[in-house]
Amino acid sequence: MQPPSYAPPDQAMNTCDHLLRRCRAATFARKTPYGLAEESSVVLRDGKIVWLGPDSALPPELEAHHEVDCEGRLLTPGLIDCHTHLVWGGDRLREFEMRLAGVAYEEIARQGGGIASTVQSTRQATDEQLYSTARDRLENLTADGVTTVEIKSGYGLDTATEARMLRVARRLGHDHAIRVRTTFLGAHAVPPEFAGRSDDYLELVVSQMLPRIAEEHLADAVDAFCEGIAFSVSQVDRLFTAARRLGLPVKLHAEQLSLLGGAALAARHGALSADHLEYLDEEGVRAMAGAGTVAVLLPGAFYCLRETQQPPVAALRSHRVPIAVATDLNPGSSPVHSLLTAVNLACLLFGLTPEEGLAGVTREAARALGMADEIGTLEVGKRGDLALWDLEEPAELVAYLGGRPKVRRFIDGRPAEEA
Ligand code: DI6
Ligand code: FE
Repeated sequence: MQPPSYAPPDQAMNTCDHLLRRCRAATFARKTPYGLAEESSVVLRDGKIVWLGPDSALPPELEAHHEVDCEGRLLTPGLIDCHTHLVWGGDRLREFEMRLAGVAYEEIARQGGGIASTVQSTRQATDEQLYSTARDRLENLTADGVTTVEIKSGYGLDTATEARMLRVARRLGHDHAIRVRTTFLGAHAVPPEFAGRSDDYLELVVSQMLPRIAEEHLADAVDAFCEGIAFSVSQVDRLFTAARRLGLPVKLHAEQLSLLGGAALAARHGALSADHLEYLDEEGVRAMAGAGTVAVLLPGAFYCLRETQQPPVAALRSHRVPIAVATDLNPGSSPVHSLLTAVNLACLLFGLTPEEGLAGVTREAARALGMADEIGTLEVGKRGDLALWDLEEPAELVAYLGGRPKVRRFIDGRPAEEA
């Protein structure tokens, strides 16, 4: 028997907004596999979980405005995609064909394709075009039970377009039943007009773009791409120092295509996460463990680029670095529009267990966004962001590639599809 981790019924709890009865709750907050609690009921009030426990212990006097009998169905925290580049213009389909014909991703980037080609089409796109294409992509994620998504800029690379991307991202969250966190990724690539002058471009990012983005509250965090084809460790160091001075948390694309020491730098800045990490070494793992920096694995990019170097999962585990999983949804290296697919890939390609994979898109993804106090587990006091699945076994969410199980999402304690 598990000790009860639910709040004892309090005197005041005689009404609530929503009551979900008799679910299999994968809480990700107990010592059972997936944190499972059988025959559970969840009481939602004022947007939050106010009670969670055995259906048999439900206070008899409780009156609910809405009651759902889950009949043993699986309830999980709403899924969290903690790394996406969801807003972009144009497409990269020629590049997809080139890569299949044997041209490497980095080679395409050096020839002016890759990120630079998306920058060109994003600058040309209208706000409405950016918004409507992003909304369609977002619907693919919500169909997978996603209730929170992180969206990065990084295809504008000038002040106006970076700000436009972030405004579009904010507006998506405002108009739709989904929680959006935005990240400023001005240091994603060196734009063509700064070719060969990456220090000058970084200076623009630090002295103009970042203060403007911060002043308008357009970003919740700051990210960069630390790679041979993008920015060096010392350039990222400069950016992160400036970001933290403005009170913005940082995170980093690190050790994706080579080992530069970006993850250790991120850890020195107390980064929320370091992402990709295929080439991460033991020293980087230790640094991340010491700083509590989450390792965000992005198996979609690994798969789509047909990489062979796997992230050091065993070392991450043994040093107890929290592991999250995300889509990295973007037009080039990871056109992956399904978070459950990313979990499947993380298990099959990187060797995560299904429980680690699902914890990676709930509890650990929340941590990677600095939101562990609010979302990511089913616990009293957390927001009522939930996914009620038309199935019973958590492993089914991982094993069935492209299965698209039926799901009802709740956000802030209310059915999302009614919001
Ligand atoms: N790493 C990635 O996986 C994406 N950005 C990055 O820094 C790729 C973005 C793209 O190919 O457009
Ligand atoms: Fe990315």
